[in-house]
Amino acid sequence: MKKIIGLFLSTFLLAAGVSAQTGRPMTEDDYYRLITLPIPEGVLLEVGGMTVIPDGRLGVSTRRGEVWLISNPYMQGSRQPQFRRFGYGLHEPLGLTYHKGAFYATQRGEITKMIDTDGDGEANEYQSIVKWPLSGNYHEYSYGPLFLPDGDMLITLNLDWIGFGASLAKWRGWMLKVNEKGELKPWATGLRSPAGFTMLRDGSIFYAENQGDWVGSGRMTHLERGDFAGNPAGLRWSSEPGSPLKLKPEDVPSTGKPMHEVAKTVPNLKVPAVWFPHTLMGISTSDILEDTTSSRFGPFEGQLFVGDQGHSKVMRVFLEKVNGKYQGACFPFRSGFQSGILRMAWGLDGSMFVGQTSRGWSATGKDPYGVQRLVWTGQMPFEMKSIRSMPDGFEVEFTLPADRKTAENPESYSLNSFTYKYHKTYGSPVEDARPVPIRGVVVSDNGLKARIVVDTTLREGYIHEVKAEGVKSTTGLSLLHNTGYYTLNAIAPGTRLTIAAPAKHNHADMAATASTKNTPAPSAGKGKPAVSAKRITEQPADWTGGPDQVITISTQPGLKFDQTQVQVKAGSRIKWVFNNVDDMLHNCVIVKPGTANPVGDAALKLNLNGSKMQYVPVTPNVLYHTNLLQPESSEAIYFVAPATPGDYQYVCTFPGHHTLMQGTLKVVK
Ligand SMILES: [Cu+2]
Repeated sequence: MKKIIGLFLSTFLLAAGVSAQTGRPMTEDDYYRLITLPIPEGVLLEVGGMTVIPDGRLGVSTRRGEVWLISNPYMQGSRQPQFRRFGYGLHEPLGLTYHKGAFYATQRGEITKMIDTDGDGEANEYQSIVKWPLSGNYHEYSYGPLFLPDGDMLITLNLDWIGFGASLAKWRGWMLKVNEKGELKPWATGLRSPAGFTMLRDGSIFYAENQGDWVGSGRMTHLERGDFAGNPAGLRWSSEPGSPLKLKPEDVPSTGKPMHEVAKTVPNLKVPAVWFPHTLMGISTSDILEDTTSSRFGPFEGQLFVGDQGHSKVMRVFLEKVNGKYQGACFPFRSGFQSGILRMAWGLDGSMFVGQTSRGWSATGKDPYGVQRLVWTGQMPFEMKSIRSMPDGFEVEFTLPADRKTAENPESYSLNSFTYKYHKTYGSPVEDARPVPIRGVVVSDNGLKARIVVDTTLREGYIHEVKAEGVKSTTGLSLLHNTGYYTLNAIAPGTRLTIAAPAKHNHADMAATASTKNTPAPSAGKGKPAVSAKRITEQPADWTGGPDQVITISTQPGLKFDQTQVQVKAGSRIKWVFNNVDDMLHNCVIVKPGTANPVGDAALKLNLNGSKMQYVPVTPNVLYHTNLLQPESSEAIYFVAPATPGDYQYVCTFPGHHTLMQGTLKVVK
């Protein structure tokens, strides 16, 4: 019971609106409730694969190599679920499916068919359908199978990891088709760490990718035969018989240009349909599940749910076709799961089973493993149901009618566009972020749609952050989640709206900011001076004798500063030189004693503003700071050391760095 209360409290903090009836903040839990499956002692249910069979039982394959069949997972009549071990002895089966009376699991090195021929509830026949070679590298995860309408199966094979992604054994980094005869047919490559994939009802195949080398951020790609999804390691095998493409690893340049730019010159390179911006949406994408519940799961029929292992959350995706190609938007949906999410499957009642595991893959959900069921309460959340591309902006559709006054006000929204680098480096910073000025908003008669018309030319290929913080429902609710990210591979054709330019609002200022993006202000707050007293980069004129002390701090690989302690005299004049000799972005922020972690957490919450604010939050805990430095660059700042002695700290506040990248600035008398 304690666990359930804890979850309740954590979701409570995500309050995004207030119920008009009760005055209480509305939370995700008011709309989608988590029910935790009790697991018998001794069963290590580290979910690798999960499937619901036609009689409603839940099949789970575990990373420990077992297959469990769970009866009454819905806990109807308060009866406890019953666990029965169906199979065992498999090698890390990360996928499980049920087809024509048999279970199929993908082990590291083969697809295995398991049959219970004598009806005693346990498999007594294990057939190897197909095998593939292994190098023995720990990262050779294998996923699937997924049955296609023609009876073929699909699997995906992770790349090996040797400090970078590599394809040490044949077909690593590929999606492959397999038939019952065990013939492997290479289908597409460029995959790095493809933990989830699915086929939509329209027959299209999507897979979810994890941030890494050549992958700036998590993403979801529509894979067609012969596609190259971005990581070149698997191209090593493109000259093998049956390969549907001839591209070679050396044909893929690591320029750091955005992927949509590089795709113009590299054949087969497929850009994602949807990016999941790193840390803003999630950090490690896993399964994809199309909503086929006929609205029993709420208002999102036909949309996709995508798991995130590291953030222990489920995201939501709206897809549309523009010029015949998929693109769309992602939204936060439900957080607060007990462990890292790897699998999702629909129960017979339209609820969602969420299978979880965290061992070796850290997650915000603190439990090592588990299964939770997500149930719609029947209450309608106020959400952005979809975002559609328009020739002159975006159209946001709401799940409930919006209040006209707030929905028509351009100040209720903000738009930003950005992209990522496509290069062999691991991940990417947010690149080339710019605010998108809004010209006006036109709301439909029923209040369900708001057409946002922009005051600039939209940038194709860029991710567009659409925030609707100020919009209320007619019943006074704020949006449960007010941000979506639309991947604008192509601008939809059509007729532009003619609307007058707004008389006066602050988006003109934002446009001005955009045009001077090379000299970002240290603080994005309105009315703040462009030069901050916390970052003085010229030696003050009155320091006639120069600084009392020069301190030089450099970076080291592995999220470290080269010195973890430096000492200065209280009140002395300091020149602080920060050298970034690493292969990623860092800053150096000097903070009050004991505040490195809270300042780092506050930097995470800057969201997309983080980039332009150098990931330095506005707080009195920040005393001095450098800007965010590119690899192989340096900056000096000048400040007077605090008058009060103590153990001050310096920290890099780039998202994901602050817990490791810290040092102590000892101020002594
Ligand atoms: Cu850093």
